Amino acid sequence: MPGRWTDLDRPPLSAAALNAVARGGGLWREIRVVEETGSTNADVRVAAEQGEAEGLVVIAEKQSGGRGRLDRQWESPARASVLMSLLLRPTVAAARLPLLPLVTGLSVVEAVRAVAELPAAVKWPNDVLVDGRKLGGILVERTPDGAVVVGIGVNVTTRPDELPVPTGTSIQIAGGVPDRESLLKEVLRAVERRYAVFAASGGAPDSVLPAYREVCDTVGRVVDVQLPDGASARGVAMTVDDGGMLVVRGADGVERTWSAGDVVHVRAEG
Ligand code: BT5
Repeated sequence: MPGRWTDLDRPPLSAAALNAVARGGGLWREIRVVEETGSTNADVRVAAEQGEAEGLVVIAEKQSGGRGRLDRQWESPARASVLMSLLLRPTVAAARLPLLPLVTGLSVVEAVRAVAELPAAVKWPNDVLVDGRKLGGILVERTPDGAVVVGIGVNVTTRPDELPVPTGTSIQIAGGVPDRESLLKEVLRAVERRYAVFAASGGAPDSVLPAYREVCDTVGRVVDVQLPDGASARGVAMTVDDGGMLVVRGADGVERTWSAGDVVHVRAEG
């Protein structure tokens, strides 16, 4: 039987140490660490539907059915990454909720920069990139009663042969500081800080967008926006507007705004 310490490069998380973040009386009330689950987003959604209050955090050492957007998968070996979901119950107007994925992306980038000491950036809306490769992904889902489940995956000690796609990277591969527990705590603190400012302002664009634009690597690039139906549109990313949408100017000079879609960075403009 493999023991708790089978891979010394991948120590298990300590729920006790992580719960230090929840003891300050702030946003995070309870941090649950589970050895294995299907998807932490699914677990937090179930809790939300059962009436769980804001501030639950579920962290998994391994997921057997980790989810990305549009029914895609998120894959990671056990104990190699940050895999967690947060339960929020924002009271801001529904029109402001599309800014929450941006609040999260900004927070994760700030935490990766601080703890892993890597020059992380966001690809709109909220992929976390290092050296143009995907270090982390975020999946924000709403429940029918208005709760929001924020799922965050960040590759920490994942090796090249363990990445499901050649366009991915991990903190270890990129030469950063691969400390999963410190990163988890800092992501939680960063989301708490950023979400507090966002919520207190009633979800005002100015509470997140100036800082988001600073860390967003998409603006100024030639991009392909790919839609779920297979269509795609190429143009120059002009800005992220106050609604959190990406404004792209096509070859015809017309500017179009996108609220969703996969963006491929083609090259820097100019
Ligand atoms: C995302 O989706 O990037 C959101 C991923 C969110 C994962 C977290 S983990 C904790 C929580 N619980 C869950 O069940 N989910 C959340 P998307 O933009 O659709 O990207 C998915 C695509 O990224 C896949 O189709 C692969 O191409 C690629 N991919 C999968 N695993 C990856 C990994 N570990 N690193 C880099 N790329 C990956």
